[in-house]
Order: sequence, then C-alpha cells, then structure tokens
Amino acid sequence: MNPSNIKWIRLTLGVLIAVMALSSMTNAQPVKAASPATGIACTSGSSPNPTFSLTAQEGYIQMPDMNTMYMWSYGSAAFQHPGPVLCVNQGDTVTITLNNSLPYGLRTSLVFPGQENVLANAAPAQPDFANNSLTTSAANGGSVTYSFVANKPGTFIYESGTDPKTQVTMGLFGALIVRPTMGANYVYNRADSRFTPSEEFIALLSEVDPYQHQAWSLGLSSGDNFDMSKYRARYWLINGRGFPDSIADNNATWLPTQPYGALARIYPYSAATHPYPGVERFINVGTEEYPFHPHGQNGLVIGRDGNPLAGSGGQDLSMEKFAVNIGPGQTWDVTFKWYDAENYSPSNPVPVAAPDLVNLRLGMFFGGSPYLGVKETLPPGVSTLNQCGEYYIISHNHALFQLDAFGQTMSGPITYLRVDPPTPNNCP
Ligand SMILES: [Cu+2]
Repeated sequence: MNPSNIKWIRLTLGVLIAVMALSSMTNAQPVKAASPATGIACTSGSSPNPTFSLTAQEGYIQMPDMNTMYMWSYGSAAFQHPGPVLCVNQGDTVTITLNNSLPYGLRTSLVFPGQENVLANAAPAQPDFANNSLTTSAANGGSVTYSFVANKPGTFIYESGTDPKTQVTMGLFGALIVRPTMGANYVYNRADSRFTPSEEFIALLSEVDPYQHQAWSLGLSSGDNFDMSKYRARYWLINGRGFPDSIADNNATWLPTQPYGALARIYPYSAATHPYPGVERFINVGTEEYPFHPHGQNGLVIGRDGNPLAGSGGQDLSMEKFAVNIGPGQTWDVTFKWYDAENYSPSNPVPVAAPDLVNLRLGMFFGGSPYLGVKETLPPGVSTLNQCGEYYIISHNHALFQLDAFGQTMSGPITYLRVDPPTPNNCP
C-alpha cells in the first residue's frame, strides 16, 4: 500500500482508538483518581519528605507520522517521555536522586528553575564549568542527589543543566507541581485560584529536530556530532505526543513510552453543582514562543513561573487571554470554564434554520445534533466517534507551521477540550 495511505489510516485509527478508549469520569468529584484517564497523572512521594529517583537514559518514542524517534529522557524506572510529573506540597523537603545512564559517557545534572538553596549531595549545588554544567553534575554511570524545600506553590520545570542546548533539546525535561498549603484544589494560596480537581491538565510543549536526534542515535565519532548552528525543529509535541495521539488517554497501550495525554475533559459551569473552573498548566521547554490558543473561550491567566498574578497588596491582577504566548522556559497557569450560556436544547432551539445537509460537511466528532447531550441519527454514509452528545472544541498552538510532523500537516501540538453533558448523562 502507498505509504501516505498508511499514514492517513494510522492517523484515522489513532483518533478512533483514542475516542473509544476514553473512560468514565464523574462530575466534579473532589478527589482525583490516582491514575486518571485524562488530566495530570502525578508521580508523588510522601509529604513532607517526598523522595524521587530519576534515571536519565536513552529510548524511543513514536511520532504521529509513524517515525520512531531516538530520545533522551527520564524515567522513575523504565524510560518515558517526558519525565514523570512530580507533584509535591509547599514546604516539602524534596529529594531527587538523578542516576546517569546516558550513552557515550556523558555527564548530566538537574536544574530546578524557581527553587532556591538547592543542595547536591548535601552541599550547596554549584556550577561545574569544567563539565559544561550549570550545577553539580553526575559522572556517567553515577548519581547525584539533589534536595530543596519547595517554598513556592506553582508550576515549575526540571531539566538537564549540563550542555543544556543539547541535553534539553534531546528530551531531558519534566514538570514539577508544587501544591499550596491552602490545599491541592488551589493553584496558589489564594481563594480565587480554586479549581475542580478532576479538571487539572498540563500542556508541556516541546520540539524535536529529527536530524539532531538521528545524529546522536548513530553514535559519536568525536564529541558532539551534531552542529547546533543547523538546529531546526521539525516536530512539535504536547506532553511528548503529537496529534492525534495527543488526545488519547494517559497510558494508551500503543504509546508505551509516552504516558501523558493532553485531552481536557470538563463539564459545563453550574453555580449549583460545578462552580469551579478547570486549570491548564502550560509549560514551554522549547526554543521559541508557542502561542497556544484554546478555542471557544478565553482563559484566565492567574500565574506565571510560580508567581500568582497579584499586586503587592494581594490585588487580583489575573487577565483573560484568547491566545497564551508561552515563552521558552516559562510556565503559565490558566483557569477556564465552559458556559452553556443560551441553554439551547430541542425545547429551546437555536433560532436559525439549519442548513441543508448537502451543504454541510460533518466532522467525525459531531453527534448529529447541535445540542449538548443529544445524539441524532446521521445521514447515510456518515460515521461519528461521538459517544454521548459531548462537544469537542479544538485547542492548538497558533504558530501554524508547527502543526506539523516533519511535513505531515495537521499534527503536532493540537488537542481538544471535551465538554460532557451535565450528569446524569450517558457518557462512558
Ligand atoms: Cu485556532
């Protein structure tokens, strides 16, 4: 079969499997499942002294165009990309042992932007210029243990501090979430940062130059064998996946080294039963700005880089934005709600005549009705992946040339906001 046909079939199958695999969540539960199908899947320790073990190692991930990509990344045990999402509590003494299993005898290290007074092997972490490191590094095959007190709540990055232009672009990064003393359902120690725990999401945005990764996969002749002056990304990823894999569940079976999905699944706002917003924690570990753009509603930016948007007297300086321009190395905390503002339904119909079916093209997520929670029979020959009359609203990087996988368009950092009808509903 023509290879491009195979690619398209794989893309179509990916969407189909992703939607079929969406598993059930209930409305506005105060507690999040330990391994949720959607939303942040935390790796946690035991507060107030959580300990983690990260092994820097080589491995492979699957790209949406069927390429297999050689990567460096972290795993608690087995290789995964990106590294585990570490979730700790404010005030915790966090201990992270970095084991260096990188190839080619490379040294490596971890830096924690935004954390202060980091210790390495119980001494203050220090630049290690002789080894091209921003901080105390581990010899190849060895390890180094970092610790710090997580004093500030928010969304943070951990990443390699050794030859970062190479090691970070090869994949050595992950997310660190520090939960405030007010509780795990707040982003900061502010009452107005409360969110719905089952609607906490992450968008870790990154990029890959396949020629850089190929060069490292082929081995070294002497030293670094890739000329970084020729660096140019050709893939852009969200949570280590490209669309359509991005909307598959966490731990999708066909992505064994890419455990994190990016589908945001929420319920409509209701003052009585669902008053708090969802939250998206945006992180950019790439080399340029990613203007991420949720459709359908503005997001409310409540924090950046682990700082709430607040005045010196605590004034609320949060701001609504339609596109969220995340700079390299930045994190943005953005809350959002979806309002069923007009309450349209079969008994309160949209006040326009529906276009004739022959003039419509029906997308694969359309349930046959414009009304939330209603499915209707579709015209002959039209199939749907819609499960229970839910809505799908696209959300994507608006640097459109980055919606791409090495020349295959409409891939990369695209995901969806899935809005389920209020419970009780028929959603799986
Ligand atoms: Cu758009």
